[in-house]
Amino acid sequence: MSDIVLITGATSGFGRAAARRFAEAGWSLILTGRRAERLEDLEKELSDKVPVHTAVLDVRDAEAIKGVVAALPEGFRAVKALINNAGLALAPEPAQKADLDDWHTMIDTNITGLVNVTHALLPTLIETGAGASIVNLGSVAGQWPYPGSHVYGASKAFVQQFTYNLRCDLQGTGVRVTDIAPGMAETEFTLVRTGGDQAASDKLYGDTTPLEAEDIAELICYTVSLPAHVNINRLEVMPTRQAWSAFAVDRD
Ligand code: NDP
Ligand code: 8X3
Repeated sequence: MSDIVLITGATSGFGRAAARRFAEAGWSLILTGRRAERLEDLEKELSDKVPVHTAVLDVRDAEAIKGVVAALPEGFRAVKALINNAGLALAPEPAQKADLDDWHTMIDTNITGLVNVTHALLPTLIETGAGASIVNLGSVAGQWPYPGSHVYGASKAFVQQFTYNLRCDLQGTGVRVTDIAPGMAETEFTLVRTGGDQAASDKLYGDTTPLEAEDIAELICYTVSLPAHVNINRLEVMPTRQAWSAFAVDRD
């Protein structure tokens, strides 16, 4: 029987690329996200290669997650890898101009959503034991501050610390936990962040070489395919053409 991976946010970006990469590697796929049509398209694309089960899921809804886990069909229950990828940034403006609803949406999705899914899958992953994995999508924004990152970066700092704390509690169960923290990667991320501003997205990713969704998918698949005794704690990855900047100084 093939290994089983559950991916949140499989309808776009890293999640969709990871679905394709895991299919290449022969894993059975549980694909979730809010956009049903995209899940159907992905199922059509990949179900010739590997078994695929899709479920429309908003990670903010803890009850819905329990329902999805309880209703997993035979052959999809023994999940070996959970990819906590669903997430978003909103409100690129400074904190003092940001909408409170946008802050709540980021917290509800990137923190509460990730915690919801993890809690629902922990018993299964522990049952799977040695070789099981949780991969959390953090961000360089969880470690490095920058203007306009406010709640987004703080939510990713939570992801990093939650990853490390889970490692402590899961020691002895065989379940591995990893925070993958990408830098600038071209996906729908900036479109979402800017409320659909294609020009802003094109400008950010233009005239340079950002990471591609497939780069991160490769790292996710690599991380969970390592021998069972190897745990990557945190993997921070940037495009070669991205680095840190100088401190900002307010001058007269
Ligand atoms: P995309 O916008 O391309 O994909 C985001 C995915 O998250 C979509 O599939 C979306 O699916 C899903 N999602 C968003 N909100 C919810 C929700 N409430 N419930 C379920 N699914 C949800 O962005 P990326 O692929 O770039 O982002 C994936 C992860 O990587 C995020 O956690 C992001 O913060 C992180 N990241 C991104 C970086 C980048 O530069 N692109 C860098 C570092 C980290 P749907 O709308 O169908 O629900
Ligand atoms: C997304 C990468 O640099 O926009 O997490 O924060 S960045």
